[in-house]
Amino acid sequence: MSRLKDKLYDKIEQQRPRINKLNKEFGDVIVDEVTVGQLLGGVRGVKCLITDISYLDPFEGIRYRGYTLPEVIEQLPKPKGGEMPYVEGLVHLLLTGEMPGDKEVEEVLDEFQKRRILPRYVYEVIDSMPCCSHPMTVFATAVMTLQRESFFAKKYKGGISKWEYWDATYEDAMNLMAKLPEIGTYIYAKLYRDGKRIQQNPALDFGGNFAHMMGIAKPYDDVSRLYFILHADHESGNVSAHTGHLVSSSLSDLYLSIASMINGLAGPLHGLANQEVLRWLLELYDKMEGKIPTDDEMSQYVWDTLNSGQVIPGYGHAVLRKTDPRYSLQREFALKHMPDDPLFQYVDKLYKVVPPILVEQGKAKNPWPNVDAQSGVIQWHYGLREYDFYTVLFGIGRAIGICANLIWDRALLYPLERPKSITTEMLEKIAFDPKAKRSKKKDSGE
Ligand code: CMX
Repeated sequence: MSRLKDKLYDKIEQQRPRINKLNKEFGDVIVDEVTVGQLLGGVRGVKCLITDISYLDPFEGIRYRGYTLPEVIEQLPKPKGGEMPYVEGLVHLLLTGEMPGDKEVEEVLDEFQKRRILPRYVYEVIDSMPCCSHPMTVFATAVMTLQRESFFAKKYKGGISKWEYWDATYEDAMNLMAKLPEIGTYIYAKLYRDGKRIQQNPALDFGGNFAHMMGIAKPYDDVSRLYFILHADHESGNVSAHTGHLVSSSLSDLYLSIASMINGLAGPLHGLANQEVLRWLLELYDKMEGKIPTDDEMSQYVWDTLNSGQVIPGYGHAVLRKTDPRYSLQREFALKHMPDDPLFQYVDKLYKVVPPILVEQGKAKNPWPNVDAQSGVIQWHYGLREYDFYTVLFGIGRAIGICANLIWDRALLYPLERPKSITTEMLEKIAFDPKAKRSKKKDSGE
């Protein structure tokens, strides 16, 4: 067994009695209430999922294993001369909850190098997709295709004890994560470079190898590391994380679950918002013939979008109630490396213009920018202009967090997820009951 797996084994053994005790002795303790508004409103804020990999505070933003994102960026080991940390270190942190040192990072690097080769049939399936397929469709298909490699599915077929589920899921997760840079860059090569791909450099780390295969010079390796780390996890209730968890709860293997989570991420209200931001910005850029708009011109554009019944992409959030720290970290990077980029200046101006307009409009509970408002312009700056591809970058990062979650889901034997539905008539009966209790809950993003 590898040292990482050994460590994980110990952590799992420590965690299992905690869950067991909660379940056995405190199973009837009330955690939350559900209002009619929440039932009809996408179950916002109802506490009904559990994960220790990350926690999203509405005002502070995400913490990975208790660490804020600035702490994660500062404390994870970095490659020599690199500004951003190893993605491999993040894998260790998310899986074990412990900040890794160089040795631990080295071990994940070794594991990924052993597992990085993509079977030929995956290239062939990608090659056979129609040219106009969206990159996220190709991404989900590639991961689905790999399902025949599932160690979990083979073990299950042969008869496996439930205590070993996590071990087989770990093998699937490490195998898939190691292949993500190759899958992503081959999709890019196929869709936008006539299939001309750059071979992997096994001496490079996850982010470095990705940048190398994209054929983009430094500091794009740091951009890649930053992206994959920032997008990795956002607790369990968002569509991609929740979908992965839900599908995996039926013991569909990790490949099936991750392909599902990719499909969830591909919606414009979720991960696809990063491509929507670029599309929307470029429309304005073309209108302005490349000039930086005045505040008034920018405001008009925002109002026109709202008045036509569309959302402002990259703004608002279902949980956050302040500027997303993932936005702020990318902004810092852009200010340092590309302050004069015209599209970045558009993004920066939007930061001033959009929030007061959303407040004035009075609908969005959170008028502040999310991760997607900033991510595309950085890619654009470094020459990745095919913005349909941006959500694949989000998906590669997100897959890492979901892999960690699914290993833990299986380790703690979380059961098949099966909430209860009721009919509208039943809901009316509850709501119209003169003795019905009303909630004092106020929106706190939770
Ligand atoms: N522009 C215009 N209207 C917005 C808005 C925005 N950016 N954000 C929210 N609103 C509107 C909602 O559409 C909703 O309107 P209706 O009452 O007419 O349906 C109202 O404000 C209340 O919504 P909310 O409770 O504040 O937000 P939700 O939890 O329902 O939705 C989100 C959250 C992200 C879907 C929404 O803010 C949005 O559509 N933003 C733009 C798309 C986007 O950037 N998505 C990426 C989110 C991050 C990610 O997952 O990657």
